[in-house]
Amino acid sequence: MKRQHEPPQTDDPLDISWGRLSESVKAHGALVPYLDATKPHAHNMLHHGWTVVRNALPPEEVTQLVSMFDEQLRDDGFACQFAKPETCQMAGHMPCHFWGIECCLYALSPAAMQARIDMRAALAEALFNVPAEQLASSFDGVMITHAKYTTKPQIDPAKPRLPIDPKTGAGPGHIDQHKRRDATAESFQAYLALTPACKTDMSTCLAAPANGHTVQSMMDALRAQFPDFYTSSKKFKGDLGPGAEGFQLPIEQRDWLFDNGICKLEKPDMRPGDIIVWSSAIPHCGGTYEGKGLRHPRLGVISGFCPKAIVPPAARDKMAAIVGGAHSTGQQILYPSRHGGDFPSSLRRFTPREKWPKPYRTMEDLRKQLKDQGLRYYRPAGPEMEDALWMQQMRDLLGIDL
Ligand SMILES: O=C(O)CCC(=O)C(=O)O
Ligand SMILES: [Fe+2]
Repeated sequence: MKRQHEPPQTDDPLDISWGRLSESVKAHGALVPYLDATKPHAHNMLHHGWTVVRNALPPEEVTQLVSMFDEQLRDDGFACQFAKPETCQMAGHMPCHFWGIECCLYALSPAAMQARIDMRAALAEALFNVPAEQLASSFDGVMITHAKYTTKPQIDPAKPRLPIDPKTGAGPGHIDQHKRRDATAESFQAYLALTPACKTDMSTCLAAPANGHTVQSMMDALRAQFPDFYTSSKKFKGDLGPGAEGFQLPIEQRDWLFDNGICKLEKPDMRPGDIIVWSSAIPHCGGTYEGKGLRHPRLGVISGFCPKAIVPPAARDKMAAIVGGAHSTGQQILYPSRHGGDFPSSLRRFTPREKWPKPYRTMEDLRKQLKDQGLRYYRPAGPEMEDALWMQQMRDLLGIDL
């Protein structure tokens, strides 16, 4: 039997509502001591679990990053050029992706590395009480999607909820943190928009706390309502990624949160240069509203950040081994794992290797070579090779030396 969600009983006349009570429940977790609570964005993360940093990057830097991604797309033989959105209209113009996240060819690209360095500087200033150089990063995917792409199901404007397939329950709404972990300030992820991603476009959707709830009280209430789910150590079919540092949110849990007004759907309009940051504990995904209107193709970079001081050496080394093998990672820095989508599974399953677009064969060969020769992607392979800026940036973001 599930317990009903009831406001806590109290004799104190000031404690008039569950909402009022819960406003005082701040996020807990390893990041808290590193948040500067005098900064409004840090305050938002502690209370609501999300925030949007507007104009985090200047327009010239956004233009520069778009042209770096366009250069790689061109070199890889894809027709899409984000500087000309009309060239990014169909799947055939783009690399493969998973829920709109490209995790194979671009997550470790020079453009993605430059974007992470820029994001880190902006978030050090907006959120943290440590300088940028003292923050480590995750190496997750890049959103590269054509204008017609949308995750399914789409959002019903009359009843806006985090999208979850009612038939299979198989996402896209999910949480990027192990279901065992109850902290809401242990892992933050951020999306830097390089193209407009507004209401009608593919953009980040959050099941965010509402009606006086904080991110911690919302997630505590959910865990208390579904204790078996959150305490069981059994493998769950919706677990995401090799380390299960994430799971697809069961639809009954989503409906319980929305039916009780504990959360509401947030899908903030993102302009190029804006960064949205959210706690990995919050249910979220990329999505669109129902409708036939034109959408903008989407380019943006996703990354988590965390002070190097709290990354255990074993976690840092595991992260370096994954990235060193030219693989992308999940969101988590403290509990690193390879990204579940670091090679497009549909390509491997349904297309013979000789018919793969060339960059996928090159990537597979590169990964094999790094492994066989004990080399690391973030270091020059020999004295004749230059120590490229993106390699230095990668080492810096990992917190390791040459
Ligand atoms: O597409 C989005 O905005 C969400 C992406 C996402 O869920 C993630 O990278 O963890
Ligand atoms: Fe996610």
